[in-house]
Amino acid sequence: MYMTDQPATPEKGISAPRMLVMGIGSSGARAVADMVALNPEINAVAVDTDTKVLEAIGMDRIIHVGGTITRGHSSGGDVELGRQSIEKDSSSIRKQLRQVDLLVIVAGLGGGTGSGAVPVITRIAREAGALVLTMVATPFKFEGAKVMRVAEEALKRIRTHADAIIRIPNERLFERSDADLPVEQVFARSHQVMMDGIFALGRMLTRNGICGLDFASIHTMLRNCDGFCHFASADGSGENRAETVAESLLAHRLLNKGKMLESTAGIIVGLTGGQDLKLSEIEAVMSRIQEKLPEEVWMNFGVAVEPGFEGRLSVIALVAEQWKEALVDSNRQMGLSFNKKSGQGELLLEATGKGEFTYTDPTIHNNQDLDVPTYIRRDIKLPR
Ligand SMILES: Nc1nc2c(ncn2[C@@H]2O[C@H](COP(=O)(O)OP(=O)(O)OP(=O)(O)O)[C@@H](O)[C@H]2O)c(=O)[nH]1
Ligand SMILES: [Mg+2]
Repeated sequence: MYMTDQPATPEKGISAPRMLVMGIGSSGARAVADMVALNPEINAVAVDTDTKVLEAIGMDRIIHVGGTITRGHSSGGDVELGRQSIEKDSSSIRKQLRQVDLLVIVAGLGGGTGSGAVPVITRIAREAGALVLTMVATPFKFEGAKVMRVAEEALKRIRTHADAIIRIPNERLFERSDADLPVEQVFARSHQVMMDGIFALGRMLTRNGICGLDFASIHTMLRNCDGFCHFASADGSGENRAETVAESLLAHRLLNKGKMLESTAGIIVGLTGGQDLKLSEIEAVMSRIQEKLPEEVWMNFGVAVEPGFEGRLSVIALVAEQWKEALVDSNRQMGLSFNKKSGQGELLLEATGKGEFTYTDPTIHNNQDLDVPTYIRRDIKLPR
């Protein structure tokens, strides 16, 4: 294993929450490299089994894993090799997680490294006490049923540990008219989506936030969204930028052309503008969004003023599919939760880690980890 480990961005203040973005597998590594190229301040690291990819992305902070297992190659689509590679080098991952409050994992599911390693890293990060947001691109239909199954299996395993998962179905980012785009441009679009979200979260968390949103709100959202969230962003410039961003968000493909807003249980909206941002613009965007939302929705919003944003306005929305209020707000212990929407109680059994078996190999049969309880593997909700 080799790794380069530059000192992380220094904390801005004693209580400034620290966010780390970790790109896992080849697509995750490429995605974070794109982010760092655009914003070198971002605290990011790339992790992969494939040395060719790590060398090509030109990032300073890289971690090569599974050297003795894949010998510097990719896992070749083998999830079990991906998992073993990360388990073997888990100490280098743990080292990165020191004092991290929010870990944002970025990966494409469907290959072996990302699909095998992300569930393990989410577990390690939660054990280290970080809040974990996992942003994953899911495969195109043309990649076939097997790749899709690998991605679905990985999602289930990630779900046992991640606080929140944002799925970015690659398929949904395109219209028929995009069919002739070069593939690099296709992937660049999903990197762009992830990037917008991560940059906006970073802005809200660390600086320039002038109202509303802080780490506590993001914490509430991620801990209560019961697994999956959706994410969309929109940008506008010029005189009518408030209308432009509101309308683009309300028609966004990743929010099912805005329909998800009508049934959401929780939402965070983040607006970023320049020194010229007007109150009337904030009001215009927020009231258009609010018109769409159900009355009892949990909502929080923040505004950030960013140098260089003059003449522009950007909005992000993090949208929860479901909402659970933890009756025992704990720290990942077994607790009861109540699903507000359906009014139906639901017994929420969260995986609590494997105790003394944490670092032993799982029992894998037919690509399934039999140490993961059946109800989690099969995504069964237990009625109360
Ligand atoms: N967003 C994005 N997705 C990609 C890119 N390349 C591949 N994908 C998607 O991500 C999935 C996983 O691919 P990789 O990340 O290359 O796989 P890996 O995790 O490195 O796994 P192995 O190479 O098998 O060890 C694919 O099935 C594609 O759907 C990329 O550059 N960007
Ligand atoms: Mg790879």
